[in-house]
Amino acid sequence: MAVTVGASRLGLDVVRRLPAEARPLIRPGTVRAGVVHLGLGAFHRAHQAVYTEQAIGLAGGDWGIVGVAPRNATLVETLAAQDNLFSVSTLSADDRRTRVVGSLAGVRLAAADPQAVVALLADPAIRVVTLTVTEKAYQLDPAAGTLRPDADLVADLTTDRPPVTVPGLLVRGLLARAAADAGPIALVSCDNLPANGRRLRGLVTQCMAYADTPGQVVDWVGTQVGFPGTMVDRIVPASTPETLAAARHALGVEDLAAVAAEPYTQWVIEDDFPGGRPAWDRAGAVLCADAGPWERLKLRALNGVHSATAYLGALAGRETIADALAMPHLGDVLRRMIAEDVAASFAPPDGVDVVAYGEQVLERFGNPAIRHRTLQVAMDGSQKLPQRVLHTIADLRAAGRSARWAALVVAAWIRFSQGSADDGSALPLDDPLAEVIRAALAAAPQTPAGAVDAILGLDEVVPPEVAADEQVRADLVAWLTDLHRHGVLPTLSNAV
Ligand code: CS2
Repeated sequence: MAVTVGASRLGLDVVRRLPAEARPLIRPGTVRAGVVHLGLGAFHRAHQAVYTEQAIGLAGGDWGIVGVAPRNATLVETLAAQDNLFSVSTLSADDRRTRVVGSLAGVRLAAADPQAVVALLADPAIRVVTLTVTEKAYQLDPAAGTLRPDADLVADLTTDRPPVTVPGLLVRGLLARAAADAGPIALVSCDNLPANGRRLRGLVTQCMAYADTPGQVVDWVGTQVGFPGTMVDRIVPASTPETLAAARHALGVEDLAAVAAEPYTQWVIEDDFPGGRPAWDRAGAVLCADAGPWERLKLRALNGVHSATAYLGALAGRETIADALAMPHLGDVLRRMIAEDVAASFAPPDGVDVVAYGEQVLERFGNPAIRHRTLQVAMDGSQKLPQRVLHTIADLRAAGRSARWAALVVAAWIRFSQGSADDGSALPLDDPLAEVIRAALAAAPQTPAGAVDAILGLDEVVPPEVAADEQVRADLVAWLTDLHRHGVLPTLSNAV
């Protein structure tokens, strides 16, 4: 074990000095790039980058990843200073393993050099583009699927200035690729959205129409570009100073791009890669024809339950998901939500028992070594709740069933959006629709029913059949009244 704590920095020159079990699986810096990844956050580093490294290690291939951060200059500088190396610590209650990952072949900052990203997308060596850019980057109406471009995307699609948005970069990159006839490629959404492959195809197609893209380019995209859907899963909180200190302890050198994650990891991918792909299946990913049932399972039974835990926990002053889950009766409430609402709302993948899957999810959320902040999961509720909870409600109600437990999640989100916790302390509303939500709540009567009607009236968030459902409205008003009158803990104990 190296002992030069704090003295040196992770990089190619120190790889030989790392503890044997912490060294990369492949020789870093020797694999040529075949993948571009957009969105260099903690999740990508602990998920796709790890699968890709294992795939290259087991099956070879020029599948190094060029990691593109849209805006995070510090991260790009940090990784560049470390020769694109970073470590992943896998944490459970009684075990901690740290290993350096060697699959990043380069890093780029899109905001500083968008043309370099466009050029990469047009490079014949690049045959796969993966994306983790969060829900809000897909500028589509969640219900209608029509384009809802912000001013930046409009400018990307209608002027010659270098693109600044992710869809703008993709469309400009595909134009350049078609012009260069650089060969087929797959664009792979790894974001937590239903039918994410179809959604990305819809986004690209509608952006091309908006930009008056020439017919031959549209035809080229139609035949040369794959949009496989995927379900990705691993709990990877934002890194903290403790994450970096633990990595330094394990590695004996500083790693300022270290991430920590749970042991569990899953990736289900539709096999639609016209230009080939890394042997991700050799690394444990499941390749299939339709990832849809897996996406629904994960969005409803994991992410929906995560959001429930986050809003209720934040209101009750709990800092992490594991702390929140330890609140009396929350586990019972979530179990009933999973068994009575989530499991009844959709057909799971063959052979999967939703209740057993939910038990495993609760066990994962309880991992005490993963300090996942409730406020992190609570972010961007307007972008997350449709696929995590509102679709569950819509499907249950269409089948004539109660959606009472799922309604509790929405009520907790409304209470969270009102901006204060049970003890009166302020809660931040970090959401692209924060202004719209605040204005709607401020204009409504200051009663639970007023707040519920204000939120049900947000047609960019709530599906029309849910907004018009009197039973759903009554459930929401009842939950929100309880949350206001008694707070989270009594509401939970009265509920079960
Ligand atoms: C979480 C997800 O932040 C959130 O909203 O629900 O990031 C979750 O941790 C991952 O989807 C797990 O795979």
